[in-house]
Amino acid sequence: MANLDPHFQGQLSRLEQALDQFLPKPSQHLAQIHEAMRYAVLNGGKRIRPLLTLVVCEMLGGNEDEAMIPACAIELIHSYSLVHDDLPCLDNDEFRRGQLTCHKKFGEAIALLAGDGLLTLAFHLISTLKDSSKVHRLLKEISEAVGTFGMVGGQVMDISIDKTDVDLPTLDAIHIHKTGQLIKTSCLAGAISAGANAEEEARISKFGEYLGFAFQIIDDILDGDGYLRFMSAHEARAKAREVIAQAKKELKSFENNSDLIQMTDFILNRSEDNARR
Ligand code: GRG
Repeated sequence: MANLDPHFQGQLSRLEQALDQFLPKPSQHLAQIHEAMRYAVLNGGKRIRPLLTLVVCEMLGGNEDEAMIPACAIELIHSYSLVHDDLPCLDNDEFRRGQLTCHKKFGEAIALLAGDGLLTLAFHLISTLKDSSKVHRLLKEISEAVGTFGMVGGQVMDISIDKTDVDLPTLDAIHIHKTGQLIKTSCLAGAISAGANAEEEARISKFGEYLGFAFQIIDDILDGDGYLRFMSAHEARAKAREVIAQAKKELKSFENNSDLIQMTDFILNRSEDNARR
C-alpha cells in the first residue's frame, strides 16, 4: 500500500484551512445550505486533485499561494459532482466517505442546491484572482473540463449505456470525460498558476491525461467493475502501470519532479485501505 509522504501533510492541512475559509459559515437565515456545502467538502476527501494543482505549480517554479484558489475551486467542483452523483436520480447512494451522503443528511432539495452552490462558488473564487489573464485561462479550461463536453457529458454517457453490453472504447470515452478531464485540468491549473510556457503546459496536460486514465482503471479495480468486465484485476493493474509509465515520461524534462512522481505512485498503488479515505 502506498501512502503519501508526511512531507505532503503541510500542503494538505493548508488546503483544509483554505477550504474552510472559502466556504460560507452557516449564517442565521441560510444555515442549512451552508452547513450542507461544508459537510459535502469538509468530510475527509483525499484531496488528490487540489494537491496535484499545488504540486505541479511548485514544480514549475510557482508558489503555493498562487495555486491555492484554483486548487480549492477544483475541489469544490469535485465535491459538487459527488453530491449530485449520489442523489436518488443518479446513483442513489446512502454513504460517501464513510458518512451519510449529503441528501441523506439534509434532504434532496438542499443537497441539490448545495451542489449548485459549490459549483458557483468555485467560479466565483477564480474570479477573485488578481491576474486577469490567469482568470480567463482558468475559467475557460475548468468550465470546458466539467461541462457537457467534459465531466457532465461523461455522466450523461454513463447513464445512457447498458452497462452489461458496453464495449471498451465506449467505457474509455466515459472515463476520459467523467473522471479524466477534471484530473487533467487539476494538473493544468497548477501549470497556469505558475505561469508555465506553452510547451510546459502541453506536457503537463498530457501527463494529466495519462494520470486521469490510470486513476479510473484503479478505481474500477477497487470497485470491482468497469475495466474488470474486460480483463482480470491483475491485467488491469498491469495496464494502469503502463499508463503511469507513460505519464512519468512526460515529467522527464522537469527538474524537481520528485513530489509529482510520488503522487503518481500513490494514485497507482491505491488499495482498499487508502482508496476511500
Ligand atoms: C453529477 C455532474 C455530475 C458528475 C458526476 C465524477 C462523477 C461525475 C461522479 C462520481 C462518481 C464516481 C465515484 C466516479 C469514480 C471516480 C471518482 C470521481 C471517484 C472519487 O474520487 P476520489 O477517490 O474521492 O478522489 P475523494 O472522496 O477522495 O474526494
